Amino acid sequence: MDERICGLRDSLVGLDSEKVKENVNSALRRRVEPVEIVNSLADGMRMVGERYEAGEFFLPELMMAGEIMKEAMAIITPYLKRSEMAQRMGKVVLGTVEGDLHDIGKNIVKIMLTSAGFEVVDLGADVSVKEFVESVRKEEPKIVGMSALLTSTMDGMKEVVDELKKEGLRKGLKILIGGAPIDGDFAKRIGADAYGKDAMDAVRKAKILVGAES
Ligand code: B1M
Repeated sequence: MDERICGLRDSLVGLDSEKVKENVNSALRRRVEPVEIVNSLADGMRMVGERYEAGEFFLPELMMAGEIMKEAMAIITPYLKRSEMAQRMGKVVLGTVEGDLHDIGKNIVKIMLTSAGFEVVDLGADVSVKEFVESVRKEEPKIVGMSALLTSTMDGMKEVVDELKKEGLRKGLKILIGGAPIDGDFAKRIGADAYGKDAMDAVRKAKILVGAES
C-alpha cells in the first residue's frame, strides 16, 4: 500500500475519528488520488467486519465505524472530479434493497458513478420493490443499481427484477447489482445484467452496460 495512506485504514479500524479525518486531509494535501483514499477506507471497513465476526467488535463499534466512514466520505467527495462525459453516460436509479440499512458501499458506488459522469438518483437504503419500480417509471434511467449486504435481503433484488418485468419496464433497462454477499452467479440467476465486485468494478460494468466501454 502507498505509504502516504497506510495509516488511514488502521485509524479507521482503531475507530479514531479525528485521526481518520487528519489522515484523509493529509493524503489529499499530498495529492493521493481520492479513489485510492476511498479504497483504503473500504479496506478498513472490511477489517472492521472481520473483527465483528471474530467477536472482537460489537454493534456499537460497527455503528461508530459507519459514522466515521461517512464523515471521511464527506471530506473526499468534493475532490472526486465529475467527468466531462456527464451528458452522455445517462441516469442510474440506485438503492439498497428493502430491509437492509447498509448504505456505505452503496454511497461509495454512487460517488464513483457520479464522478464517472452518471447522473445518480439515490433512493437511499431500505428501498421497497414498489419504490424501485415507481422510480424507474418516473426517472426512465438506463440502469437500476441495487445493493444488498445481508443474505436475508439479497432475494429482494430478484423481486425487483421480476416486478420490473411484470410492469413492462425491463426492456432497454439494465440492472446492476452488488454488495458483499453478491456474486456473478447470483446476478445471472436472478436475471440481472451485471455484478459489480466493488465500486470501481461497478463503474466499469455500468459503462459497459450503456455501451460506453467494451
Ligand atoms: Co452490518 N452486517 N448488520 N452493520 N455490517 C454485515 C453486512 C455482516 C457481514 C457482519 C458480520 O456478521 N460479519 C452481517 C451480515 C451477515 C449476513 O447477512 N450473513 C451484518 C449484520 C448481521 C448486521 C445486523 C443484522 C446486526 C444486528 O443488528 N445484530 C444489522 C442489520 C441492520 C439492517 O440492515 N437491517 C447490521 C447493522 C450494521 C450497522 C448499522 C451497524 C452498520 C451499517 C452502517 C451503514 O451502512 N450505514 C454495519 C456495518 C458497518 C457492517 C459491516 C461491518 C461493514 C459493511 C460496510 O460498510 N462495508 C459488514 C461486514 C462486512 O461487510 N464484512 C456488516 C464497507 C463497504 C465499502 O463495503 O458495503 O461491501 P460493501 O460495498 C462494496 C462492495 O460490496 C460493492 O462496492 C462497495 C465499495 O467497494 N458494492 C456494490 C456494494 N453495493 C454495490 C452495488 C453495485 C455494485 C457494487 O451495483 C449497484
